Amino acid sequence: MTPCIWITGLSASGKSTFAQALKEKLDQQSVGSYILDGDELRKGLCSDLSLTPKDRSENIRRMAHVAKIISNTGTIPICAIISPYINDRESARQLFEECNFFEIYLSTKVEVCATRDPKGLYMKAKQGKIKGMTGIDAPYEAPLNPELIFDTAIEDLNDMVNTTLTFLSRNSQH
Ligand code: GGZ
Repeated sequence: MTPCIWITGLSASGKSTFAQALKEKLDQQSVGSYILDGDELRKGLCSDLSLTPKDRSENIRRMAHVAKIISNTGTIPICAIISPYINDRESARQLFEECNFFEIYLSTKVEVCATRDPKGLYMKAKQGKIKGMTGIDAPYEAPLNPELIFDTAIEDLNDMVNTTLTFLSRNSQH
């Protein structure tokens, strides 16, 4: 079975950048992969969903099922999604066989994410213009037992990619 790479972390923690770098390296190795980005899915398949806890759960459920379909074709799904709740990530894991779900936690601190703030969301949350911003006034439940953890404020992107691919080749049933 083809593994699923699930990247979780706050907004602006570096999920999309990391997903892209992983895909580029897999491309170089002629290994098929496909990026599923939470923000992108919300423009189409999940455009009916808000950011309430219930809708976030549904958003994650849909991504996990699409990831499963992709993995059944032999392509590695690379999921980049905040996925703030432990239970939702565990449900996603259950769709994949043991040792074939790789949860990668980008532990970049909220202060760092808020400094990056590419979409100005943290500023808006601080000013009270938006409510329910993950890490500010909405919860982010950090993984208790992720396969890998990286703090993108400290770690080099290339090192992160190499560590991940080494871990994958040693541990997946692919
Ligand atoms: C978190 C928000 C919010 C609030 C808008 N909280 O980092 P982004 O900008 O580009 O992607 C985020 C996206 C929602 O991400 P996910 O679908 O991955 O979230 S979840 O797993 O919780 O369903 C972020 C932006 O929308 N955004 N408002 N309040 N992120």
